[in-house]
Amino acid sequence: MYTLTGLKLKNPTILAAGVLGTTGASLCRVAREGGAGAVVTKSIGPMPKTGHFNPSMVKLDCGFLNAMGLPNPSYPGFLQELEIAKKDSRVPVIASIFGGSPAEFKEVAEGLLPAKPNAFELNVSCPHAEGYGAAVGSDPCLVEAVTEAVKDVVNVPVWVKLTPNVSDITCIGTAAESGGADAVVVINTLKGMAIDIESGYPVLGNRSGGLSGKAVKPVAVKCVYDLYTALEIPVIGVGGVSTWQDAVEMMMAGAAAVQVGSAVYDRVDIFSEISTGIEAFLQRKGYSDVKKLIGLSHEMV
Ligand code: RRO
Repeated sequence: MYTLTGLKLKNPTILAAGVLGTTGASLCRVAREGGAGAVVTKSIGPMPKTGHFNPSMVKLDCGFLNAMGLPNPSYPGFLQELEIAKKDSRVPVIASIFGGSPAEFKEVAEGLLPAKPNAFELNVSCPHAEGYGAAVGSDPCLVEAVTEAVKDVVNVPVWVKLTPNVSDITCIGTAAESGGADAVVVINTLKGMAIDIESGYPVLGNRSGGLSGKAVKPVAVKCVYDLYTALEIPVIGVGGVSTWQDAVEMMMAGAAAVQVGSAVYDRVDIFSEISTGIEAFLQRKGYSDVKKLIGLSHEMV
């Protein structure tokens, strides 16, 4: 067993927000067939949203580009799915939420409390959500206020998911910590675009979107590394993790746990594969505990 912000996890791998997190059944599948130590839902907001026009996700050579556009049924419409995940997943279930203001974040958190999520992840980092996401998450004062507003009304851990699309992510992480965050999660997708050269059209319906997958891993590792130094609270690493080696690298940069997103589209049991790989690595290196890996690279001077 592994403890993260007070939650007990069977291993340090977590399903990232947005991937297979839209129904209770899919969250249960990732936990039970996939072996995830915890699962995070698709981001849920104050009003139902249909999302951006198709195509909303495209596969590139270096990863995925998406502009889903925060599609979600709003918090009243998601309560039942969250209840199913809570009842049958057998792992901690983290509710990812978004809003355009501290009051909206508070409303959504309170609205989901009846389903008793084990923690909240505040999404202040979607790169293509007008008025939401990175519009909130690039302003340190707003990040602090949003975190405080949710902390005021819930008594479970609050994680804050940060955007890499800012000049100084440690300043935003510090704001989340000041607001009472129990952990930060880095990174959300990197702003990007792809153009079809035959037609000249951008390939996404929304024209631009967020890049995930292998290409973003070095960006995520650097953000985790910097935040590990800057903050007291745990840093959860996400971005391009698809093997146990990637997970170990992220932990050596300072991640207390890793989230897996895009790689889940290849195989749902990637969580078991990664946690088995980490265990074998610990044995081979003679480390007694996975915690020995966290921030190890900082000691190498
Ligand atoms: O729904 C999305 O388009 C989306 C979200 Br909420 C997010 O946080 N990050 C992303 O790349 N896409």
